[in-house]
Amino acid sequence: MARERTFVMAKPDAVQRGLIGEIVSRIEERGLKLVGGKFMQIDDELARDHYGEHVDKPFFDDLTTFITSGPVFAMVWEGQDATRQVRQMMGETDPADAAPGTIRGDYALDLGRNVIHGSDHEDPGANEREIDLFFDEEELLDYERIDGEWLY
Ligand code: RTP
Ligand code: MG
Repeated sequence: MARERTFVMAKPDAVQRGLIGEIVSRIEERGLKLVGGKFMQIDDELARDHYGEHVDKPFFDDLTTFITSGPVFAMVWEGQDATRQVRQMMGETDPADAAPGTIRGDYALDLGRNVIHGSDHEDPGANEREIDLFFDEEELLDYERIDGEWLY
């Protein structure tokens, strides 16, 4: 499996509930490498771009209202098969279906407030598109970790 970068976000409910550290920690401990992070407020235009695939869905307005309702912590993580690995750690979209041990399965109850976003691994290029949307190139850092040879 190739090394790649993926976009991840602690959603406004995760920020409000003090779960940023938990989310970062889980991904870090799994073995992925943090290459970018930004505490930020999403505006309506960015929300509509980011969730553009859902523009015709009945839940679109609720989704953009929620994601702009407070600060988020946007991140880029790098590692082997990173997009799919993060999606597995997140669990199913609806927390009612998310397995215990996944981030949503452990921390969320509500479909509209499901704590974390990760790029869709079934949508080719979604990771790069989302990284470009949220980060400038110079905000992503190339560096070696001291334990790099033990990581993926
Ligand atoms: P996300 O993009 O936020 O990481 O979530 P996801 O890939 O697991 O799910 P997606 O299908 O992309 O849906 C985006 C967000 O929209 C809300 N949603 N509501 N009412 C509904 O039927 C419905 N379906 C999806 C969820 O909050 C989901 O995270
Ligand atoms: Mg999605």
